[in-house]
Amino acid sequence: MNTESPTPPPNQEPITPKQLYLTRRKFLEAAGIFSASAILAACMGSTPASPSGPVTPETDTETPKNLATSYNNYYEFGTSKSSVAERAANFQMQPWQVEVGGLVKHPQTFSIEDLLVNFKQEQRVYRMRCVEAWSMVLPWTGFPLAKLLEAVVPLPEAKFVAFQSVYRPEEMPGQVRLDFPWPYLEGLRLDEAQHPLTLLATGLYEEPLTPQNGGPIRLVVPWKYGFKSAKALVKITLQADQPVTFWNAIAPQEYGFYANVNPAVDHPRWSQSEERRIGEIGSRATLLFNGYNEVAPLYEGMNLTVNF
Ligand SMILES: Nc1nc2c(c(=O)[nH]1)N[C@H]1C(S)=C(S)[C@@H](COP(=O)(O)O)O[C@H]1N2
Ligand SMILES: [Mo]
Repeated sequence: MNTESPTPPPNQEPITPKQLYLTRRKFLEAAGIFSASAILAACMGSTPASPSGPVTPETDTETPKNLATSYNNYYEFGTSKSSVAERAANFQMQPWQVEVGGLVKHPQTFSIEDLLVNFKQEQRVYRMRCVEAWSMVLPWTGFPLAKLLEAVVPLPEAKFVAFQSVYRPEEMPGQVRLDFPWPYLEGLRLDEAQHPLTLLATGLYEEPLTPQNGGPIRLVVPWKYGFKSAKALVKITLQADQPVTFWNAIAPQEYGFYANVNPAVDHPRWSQSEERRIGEIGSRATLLFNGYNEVAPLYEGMNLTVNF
């Protein structure tokens, strides 16, 4: 494992736009690692903002920051959404490493600084739909998981990607609960993980990701229920078999492996046909794939009621 000089992503370009540079600098300064001159040097070799930009139309009003950072599901910090922010306030996000391995040609452990400097950070506005039938619209900063996978080079036998959140019971009071199968685990099929919408998020509202929102780095899969988007990632493993996942292990009839947002497939205990947008009054229709229809080809020929 070489944490000093990670394999650069293959499509590097020479110029960093000022705005992206400033955002990245803020992240790195917040991490308290690099001096301003070191950041400047590190960013010289980096890449410009993606032309892709926000993907969710402006008709979806961004959820106010104070709501998105104070109403959180994060069972490592307990089951009360309104207590997560306070309980997570002192969570240590530095130093941080993400081990990427399994069925790959170049297994590698990346520091969070490696990931911020070597992968072009983009802004993406995504809807987020929790399986509990509430939703938000969130402006993430991050980079496509596909780029990280390109850097480690999946082997032909790799068919799935497993994600592991941090296990630190001394800092995460919810992990003292022995009736949950810690650590939090999630998984995607390799083609889902490689889809350009699948993001590794490092920021929210143009600030470093807060602990309660999954800092310093989390998965964001916008067409799936929120529980697929595992927080505080420490390990990403490519494998041949479908990964065991936290919620599926707890209640397989309620939380399928695919967990695609689907108004026609109800949760056994409630309807999924409508959702409540946090910060708004009333409800709205749930959209198939949360409205991200470009992922439909991934599921062609599959029965989405059986593979829920
Ligand atoms: N490690 C971990 N990741 C997690 C969870 C969790 O409890 N632990 N909750 C999930 C659920 S159910 C949702 S809806 C989203 C919430 O993300 P947010 O708090 O940033 O809105 O995080 C997901 N990721
Ligand atoms: Mo959720």
